[in-house]
Amino acid sequence: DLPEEVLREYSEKHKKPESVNFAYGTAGFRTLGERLDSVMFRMGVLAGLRSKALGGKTIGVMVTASHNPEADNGVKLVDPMGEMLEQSWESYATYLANAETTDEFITNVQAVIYRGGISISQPANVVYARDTRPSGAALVAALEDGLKAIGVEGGGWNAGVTTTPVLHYLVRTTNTKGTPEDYGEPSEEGYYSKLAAALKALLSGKPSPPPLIVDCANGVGALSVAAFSKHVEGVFQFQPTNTDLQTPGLLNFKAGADFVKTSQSIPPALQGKLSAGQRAASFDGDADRLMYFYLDDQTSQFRMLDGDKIAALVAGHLVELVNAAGLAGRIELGVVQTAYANGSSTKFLEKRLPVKCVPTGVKHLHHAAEAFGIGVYFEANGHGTVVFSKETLALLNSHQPSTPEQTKATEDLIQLTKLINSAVGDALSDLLLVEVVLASKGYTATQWNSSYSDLPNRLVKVLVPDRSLYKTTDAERKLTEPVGLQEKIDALVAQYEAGRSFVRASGTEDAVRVYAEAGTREAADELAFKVAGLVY
Ligand code: 16G
Ligand code: ZN
Repeated sequence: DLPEEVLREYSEKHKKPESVNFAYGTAGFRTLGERLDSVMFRMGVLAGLRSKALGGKTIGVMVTASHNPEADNGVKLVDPMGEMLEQSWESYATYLANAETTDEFITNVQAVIYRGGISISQPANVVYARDTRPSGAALVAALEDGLKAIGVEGGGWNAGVTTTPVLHYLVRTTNTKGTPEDYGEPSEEGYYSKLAAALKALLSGKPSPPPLIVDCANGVGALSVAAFSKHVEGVFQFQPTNTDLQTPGLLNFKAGADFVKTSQSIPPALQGKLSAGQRAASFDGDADRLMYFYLDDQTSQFRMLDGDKIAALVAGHLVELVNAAGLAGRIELGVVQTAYANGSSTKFLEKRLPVKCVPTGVKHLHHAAEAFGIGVYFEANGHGTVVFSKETLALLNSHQPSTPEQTKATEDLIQLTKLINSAVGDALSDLLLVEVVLASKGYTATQWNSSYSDLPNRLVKVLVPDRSLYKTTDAERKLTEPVGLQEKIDALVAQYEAGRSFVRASGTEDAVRVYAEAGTREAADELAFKVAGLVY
């Protein structure tokens, strides 16, 4: 039976703030850390219920607000294979979070148990972690109350302060240990050893990559880079910067992947540290997003290599490896992007392999990528990874190469399946992937960047009274509502050479986003502001 009295007692310690409406969106719950106490407690309860619903499989809970300001925090649940929480449960999350009183909360918990067909006597297992935010420790304590209240085994497993991708890895490895889908040792060190072994195999016989400056956004990536470095001494060298986890206010402040992508400029802490042509990378606040950049050898101008450029590099290389392995036609490769992908990247990729466009948010990309034998997905903002189907993994392991070249390519593909974190995009694993591909091709950042030239583009945020009025179709590329607006956008776009623009409601902020690209910088800016004018 539901431990109602215990739940009630704990719930009274974690009262919902009045007149706040919580919504479990693409990134879970996310708002000011100080508002989230009741949400954390209730997500502890929900994580326990989710585990019970799945017969005791381990569920993950990550406490982070990623690239958002230091005062924000958030929470998301991770399903057993390390994937995002199933859609129907997102609404349970919102439903529990918004119960105004303890009575209503208990009623809602009962409704979830009923609707989810949950047997409360099942065991529950949960692993949880947080990033470096100052509000994190108290929020984790609230979460722990929720786990205890619903009877999670041992009160759950505290994985401490770590990155979002590590937490996803822990969930997946715990659930697959000793099965045919075994994914490695369920520990942070186990993860780093796995990556390090694959990296060493892939770099052997190749010139070592140059030491790499990594901007850790003054966040948890700094810990992860430091811990991983110990596994790859003499093979790969990091030069971590923005690693200050002590000074208040520095997390994501003029640092990190989101700063680089939105400001299209070098983080101030790296100014003067990069020589011409030398590449560097930025992580975001929970280390699941990656941006590369360098200064042009000729002009010293800042050049950004975003998620689209990473997808182009990686997908191109995988196509070559599959061909070289003698597996052309036996593995279907594909790329998944969103409407924010630069038009030039889509053109470049479409010449080489199938490209699919889906709505914003990792879960949509991940899901679509799973339809391919090898699915490469990246958002322009640097979220992404590569997934391999079961059939592809089996084929790689059973393939009988007939030449030394085929043997080498097959071995490289197998090692890549280990270097890549297919459970979720990881800035660290993605960085190693990029470095391996560059080393294989003998490419510099400049050569990588020359694959195609980005069309100039502009992203504008428009504050509107009600973003829910903006409804889209065609993977967010067209508005169906407000009625008539799309026709006006189309008429504007038609006036610009290589023009493209779309409008969608943000899933994380109370705003509507306008994206525009065109043949010149001026034209892209003008188109964006004219479309924004239509929305406003
Ligand atoms: C969330 C998504 C991210 C997406 C962003 C878009 C996950 C884990 N994160 O952060 O992929 O790019 O939302 O934000 O899915 P927006 O809806 O405000 O434009
Ligand atoms: Zn992130």
